[in-house]
Amino acid sequence: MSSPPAELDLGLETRFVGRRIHRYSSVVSTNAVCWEFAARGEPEGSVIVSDEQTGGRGRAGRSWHSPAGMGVWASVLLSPGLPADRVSALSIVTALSVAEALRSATGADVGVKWPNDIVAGGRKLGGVLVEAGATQGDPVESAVVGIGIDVNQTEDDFPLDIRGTATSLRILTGAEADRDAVLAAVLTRFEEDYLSYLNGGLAAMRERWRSLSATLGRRIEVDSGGERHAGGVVDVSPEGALVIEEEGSRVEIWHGDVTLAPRL
Ligand code: BT5
Repeated sequence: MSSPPAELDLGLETRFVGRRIHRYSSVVSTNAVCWEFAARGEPEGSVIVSDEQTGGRGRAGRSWHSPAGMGVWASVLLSPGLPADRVSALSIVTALSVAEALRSATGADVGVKWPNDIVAGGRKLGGVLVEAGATQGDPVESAVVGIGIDVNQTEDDFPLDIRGTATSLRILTGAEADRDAVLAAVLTRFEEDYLSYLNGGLAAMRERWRSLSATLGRRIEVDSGGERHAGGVVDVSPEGALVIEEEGSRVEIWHGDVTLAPRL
């Protein structure tokens, strides 16, 4: 494990999320460190945050660029006790929490893109990675929700492969932001939405998702595990699937990568 963490007190008024925050200067991945804490009996709601990740993870084995001091790279340990098939929708819940927290904290026009993206101006501002280990059983005992938010990068700070598709709060607002304040706002909002999801599923959130969706009504293409779909985005289902209209019928997509189709 990396050098010992410092404890960070953000003075949150949450019930459990962020009551304990372990801060590192550099780790491979905050999600990986969070799982190590979980194995040692760390309480639910504990957060791992790092200034830098050297092997930040995205979905499906992709990597997440996490340079030192420029973003919020954090993971929250949860004990959701949910059926396994309800865990992945936590990506939708979390992306929504992050987008709304960033809107209130910065005034930037931040939206969501199914399933796990936080977007602004057609570019990716952040991403969510929900992991529930294969050994977690059903109902799922532990899950780790990883949150990455680009805060203080300039265009030149992004590596070439994502320059042009990534953005940061600094690029959007013209000002540097305090990463701890961003983390505090996100964790506070996340706890509320997480509890709402545990109690009532996505029902209370679908309207908010529609209003912040960067793709609603737009024509998209989806690569869903090798299967390709194309159609207009209609909604997110109560279970968290993306609902599109494809050749006159409604199709639910459960996983995959969405790209906007070129405008005709
Ligand atoms: C995600 O994956 O968007 C999930 C990202 C989760 C990152 C957090 S940081 C804290 C925690 N610990 C971790 O190890 N991970 C989590 P996905 O939808 O697969 O998107 C990955 C793709 O986004 C990459 O293949 C790049 O194209 C792009 N990308 C990588 N780094 C980026 C960045 N910093 N900003 C914007 N786009 C990025």
